[in-house]
Amino acid sequence: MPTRLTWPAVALAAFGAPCTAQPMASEPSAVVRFDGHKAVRVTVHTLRELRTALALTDDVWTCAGVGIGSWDARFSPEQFTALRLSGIPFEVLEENIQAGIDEMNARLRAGGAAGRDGPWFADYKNPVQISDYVDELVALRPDLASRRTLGQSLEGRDIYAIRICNDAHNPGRCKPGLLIHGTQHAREWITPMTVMYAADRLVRDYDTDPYLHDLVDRVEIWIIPVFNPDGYQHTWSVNANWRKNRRNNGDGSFGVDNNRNWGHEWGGPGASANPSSEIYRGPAPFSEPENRVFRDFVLAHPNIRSHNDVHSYGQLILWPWGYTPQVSPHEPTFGAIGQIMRARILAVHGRDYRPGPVYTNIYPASGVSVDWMYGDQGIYALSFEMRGGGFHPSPTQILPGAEEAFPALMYQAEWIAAEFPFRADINDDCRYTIDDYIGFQTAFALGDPRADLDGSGSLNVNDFTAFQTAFALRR
Ligand code: 0X9
Ligand code: ZN
Repeated sequence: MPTRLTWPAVALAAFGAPCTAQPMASEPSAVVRFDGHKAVRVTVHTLRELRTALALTDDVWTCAGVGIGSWDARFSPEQFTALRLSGIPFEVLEENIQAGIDEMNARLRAGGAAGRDGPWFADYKNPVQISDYVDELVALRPDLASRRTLGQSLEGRDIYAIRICNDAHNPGRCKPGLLIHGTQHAREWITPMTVMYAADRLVRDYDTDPYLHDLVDRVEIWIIPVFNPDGYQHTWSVNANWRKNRRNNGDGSFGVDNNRNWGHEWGGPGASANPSSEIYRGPAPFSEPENRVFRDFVLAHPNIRSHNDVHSYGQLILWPWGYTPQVSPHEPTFGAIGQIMRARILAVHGRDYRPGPVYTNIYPASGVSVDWMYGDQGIYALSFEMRGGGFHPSPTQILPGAEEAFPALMYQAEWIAAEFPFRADINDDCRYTIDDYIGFQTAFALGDPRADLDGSGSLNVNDFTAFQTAFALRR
């Protein structure tokens, strides 16, 4: 397995307890409705209140702080009555969740907030519309963008990416890769829009924006708008609040949480073995086709150096670990990247996204994408929880959300372009192997300028040192 970065020695320990609350067990035969269900922000002051509140809801929404303090959840009319009787302080965020869904459906049926010909980011888009828009962007700039099918979901839907890279620039050289995806959780509707916005800007502004031009020349950018296509389709046709994939668990419950199914510390704290749970980990690591397709894609692209798994909501910038409160060996680097991303987001519309590791900045979660990407693959894996007080915020939130995420995502591209120029990958296979050592020595002996690793303009002993350093760091 390729190592993409070097590891400072570190001792790892796992402890902690799951915090997210739980399931929606039954499988609907018709469209699931939420008549009279409320989105509520509860404020709990004691462990006793916390236990009571968690027992009253089966659908916690923001978990960015399930614990003592305030957090959001959905309450059915009966659950809400019990909440009122409990004396726990709360604030109703949405009186009738179904009314919001009905309104959204009516608007979408009418062709979107801005009409069929309106701006694409003015309203949420269904699976077909997203796929069509990828094709549209590719048709616009086939020299920069292409569509790739990575594999199929459990129900056989394509999982596809748009690849954005100017292959005519430095042809044949390996370039560092950035992988961005949305919709690991089906109901997080702002996330495919956010990543599609990035694709849109990169393709459309290449000619006019020198900064983006440079990034598209130097970095290979992969954008996967819909990681979980079965779940996403389900949110459009059956249950707008569906989170997981559509695995039939065989016990009357459906769905594995893809973001508990990754194979690094799978099954640790913050993941459930109960198939009805919203954080069901699945029967084994990588039991789910969506995770396997993604894993195989990453294994086949050893140049990938950074990753962002876009989720909603909570205004957070996250990185490993999710399975342990211990900080990762690269915490100083993640911390520095996180602060810059935070500043960039803040500068766009004044929203403050709080940076930190998953476990401490949101809650314990094991088998998450960032832990596998980083812990197994040595990729600088980050994740957003976007803005929005709910999973289907007003469509007026789409554009500002996408606009603020964009410069932070581009910082990831900028950073890998600077950190991982792949200069020591002498044979341009995007891997660091013994062949690069041999290749370097041969190039050096032949006086090939590619052996000028320190960029001094001449070949000397410093190039050996520069090569060894770059090789060791996979740069
Ligand atoms: O529970 C999750 O998987 C994430 N929260 S969410 O509300 N989007 O479901 C948090 C765990 C890791 N976070 C991210 N990768 N964003
Ligand atoms: Zn999510």
